[in-house]
Amino acid sequence: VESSVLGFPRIGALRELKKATEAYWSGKVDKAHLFKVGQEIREKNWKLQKAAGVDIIPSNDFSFYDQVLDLSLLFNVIPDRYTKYDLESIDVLFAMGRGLQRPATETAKAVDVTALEMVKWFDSNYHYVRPTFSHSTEFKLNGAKPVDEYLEAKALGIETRPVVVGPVSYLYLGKADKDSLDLEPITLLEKILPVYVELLQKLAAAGATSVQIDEPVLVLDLPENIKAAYKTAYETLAAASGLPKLVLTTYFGDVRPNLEAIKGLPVSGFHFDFVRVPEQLDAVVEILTPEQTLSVGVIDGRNIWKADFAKAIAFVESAISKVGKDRVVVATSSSLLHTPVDLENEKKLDAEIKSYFSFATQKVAEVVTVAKAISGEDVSAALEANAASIKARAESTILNNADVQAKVAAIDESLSTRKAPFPERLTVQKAKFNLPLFPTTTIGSFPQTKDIRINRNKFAKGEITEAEYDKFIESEIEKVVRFQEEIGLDVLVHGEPERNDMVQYFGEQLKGYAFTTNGWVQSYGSRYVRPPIVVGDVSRPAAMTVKESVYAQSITKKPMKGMLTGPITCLRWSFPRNDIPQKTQALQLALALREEVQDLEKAGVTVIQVDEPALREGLPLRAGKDRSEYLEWAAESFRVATSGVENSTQIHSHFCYSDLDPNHIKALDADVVSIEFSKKDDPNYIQEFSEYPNHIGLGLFDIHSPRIPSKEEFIARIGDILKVYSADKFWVNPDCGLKTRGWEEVRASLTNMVDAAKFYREKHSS
Ligand code: THG
Ligand code: ZN
Repeated sequence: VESSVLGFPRIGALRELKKATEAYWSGKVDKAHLFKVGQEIREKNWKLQKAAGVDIIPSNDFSFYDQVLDLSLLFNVIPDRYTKYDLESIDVLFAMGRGLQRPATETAKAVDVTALEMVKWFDSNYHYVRPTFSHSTEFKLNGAKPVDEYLEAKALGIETRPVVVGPVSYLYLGKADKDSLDLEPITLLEKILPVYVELLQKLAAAGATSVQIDEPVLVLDLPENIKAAYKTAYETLAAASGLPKLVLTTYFGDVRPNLEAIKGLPVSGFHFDFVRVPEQLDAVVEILTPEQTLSVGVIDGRNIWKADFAKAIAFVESAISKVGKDRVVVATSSSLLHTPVDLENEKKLDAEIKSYFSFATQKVAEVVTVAKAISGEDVSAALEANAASIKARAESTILNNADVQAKVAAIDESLSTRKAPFPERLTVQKAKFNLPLFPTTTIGSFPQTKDIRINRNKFAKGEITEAEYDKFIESEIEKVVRFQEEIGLDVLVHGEPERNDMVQYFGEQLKGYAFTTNGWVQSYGSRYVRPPIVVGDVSRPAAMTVKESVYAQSITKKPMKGMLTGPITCLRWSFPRNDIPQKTQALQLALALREEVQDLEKAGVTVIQVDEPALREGLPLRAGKDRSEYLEWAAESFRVATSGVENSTQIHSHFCYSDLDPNHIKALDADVVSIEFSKKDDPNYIQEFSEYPNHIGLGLFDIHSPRIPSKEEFIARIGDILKVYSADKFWVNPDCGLKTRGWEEVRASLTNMVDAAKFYREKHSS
């Protein structure tokens, strides 16, 4: 039986890709250097998998930014605004991914273009760049990245299986551009198929016998026209000559409701995620023709727990009993992109806890071991060691906390309800804070400068004392406070210089969590996170944010927002436990955060923002019982965290990266919410949110881009919104936190934003 990996992380074990791309963007290295680093990472990944004994090794899983964006570049799905500057291909890619603004030079004209929309990849914390189509989109091949990378591996003596997102998913994950809002992307299917044919023919001509064609949208609730598109798409591909075999690949969910759509498709086999949904085995086996292969995803691509070999082997055996040994492949459940690269780089983890984990490199070995066991090779030592480790974790009690378990069991309605409903709270809050019309604020973080990172590192390594570090942090906070006062913001933040990341920072302080030193996972582009790992019952040994917030409030008369990360986001952006329900983990986090909220209030910080950007991504991918239950416990967790305060304490929350449903947000009962908005062009979306009952700030500029909007742009944008919004509940703020931006950009953008708010304030007072 063959072993198969669907994709390997491309960031490099020591973040080589980040360093190279960011150096390229800042002009410190040239394109050749960037390409060389990319080539080295690919080579290393292929060789690692080859050496581990993987039979089916992926290629084209590498990307300098995002694999979906790569496909847009490859297929020429490039809005005109990116092509008019005669940029090189790689710069077009980056311009679409992150926007580009630069002054004219002697040799090149000025460039000013915003990024394409970036959205969550299913229910993961990875973001893809949304394909953006218009009536004038002309599909054709721009270069041949998948072919080049296939040949690159071949030259190293490594046969690979290229990965590409399939046509139906590619179109369905996209959207219409501003100038073509009436365009439904799936109607472009007939036009895009010839380009897929051309690409696949080129791959076959280069020697590829098989291609992994990803159709992950099959785990969503699909409209009929999308389901119907599968037959058209794959029959058209099959009718072309000289194509490699296609393995239609799905992951992250349940394909059963869409099986009719893929039944009988002329592909050589299918891959399904049986880590997520083992129950789908019987149903998917039913649709296979006698020739089609079944790739069985049993090694989890989304979490870091060591696989249970006995369970995985039993599962694969049951698949074999249904379809026969010669048609089964043992695989990772999804690409390993969502896991850190190598556990061996963790030198500080507790040895026992570390023995429970498996990162991408270890998972590669796991797939091979399971395949060998099935093939009858002697891997008994590995199986025995694994069984002992699984048993040890199941029996370990080091992370149990009876007190926390009892508190969760005792949660009732009184713990998740504010003292009074919003209108009553609003009256006292208005009197207390006396804010102007169109109050201005920011989301929380300010630029994480090199200086901040250096000092945080020094402190972590013991090179400076705690007193020295505290003093440094205070001076950073003071700088941020004075800046905000100077440009005239109304509700201030302390800027979060003490935090590496909004989840990791809390993970490091909560009991029941483990955290890594090198466990980076790509979030988007060159931005990576180190998700902390929930290993046991969670509790809060001491206050986590009070010191910094109290200091910040002490040096200004303006209201200072305390900043916390909500329970759902803490859970979603961590690796969760797989031995108890996520609801229980969320409620444990909620109780810990509730204590923090109350401590902040007691200390005089009475505007408190509890961010839940991951609320939407946690939504189960399909409508149904799971989804309604999730919405209930997610909202309950947020309210448990935030409702233990006085009516006069103003609770804010923030959401980004997703298409949101106002109803989901309503259930949180926050006094003020801020949502990402600047890339939403759809007027219906503005309309939908105008019905949100509490106060709301619609993000006015894209913080992922270095581009600076002018005051006039802000005025125009606010003007559009005020056409459907009532002015008295509208806050003025950016899309998200500013930590990834430089100070120059932040000063300019925020100044323009505040000036635009003042413009409307004057207009409304007269
Ligand atoms: N934290 C976590 N997940 C996230 C976000 C976050 N997911 C969505 C959203 N924000 C977008 N993602 C990021 C992720 C990382 C960074 C910014 C936005 C970032 N990372 C630093 C980097 O790559 O240089 C590293 C941070 C660190 O030192 O830990 O800036 O905010 N969990
Ligand atoms: Zn945000």
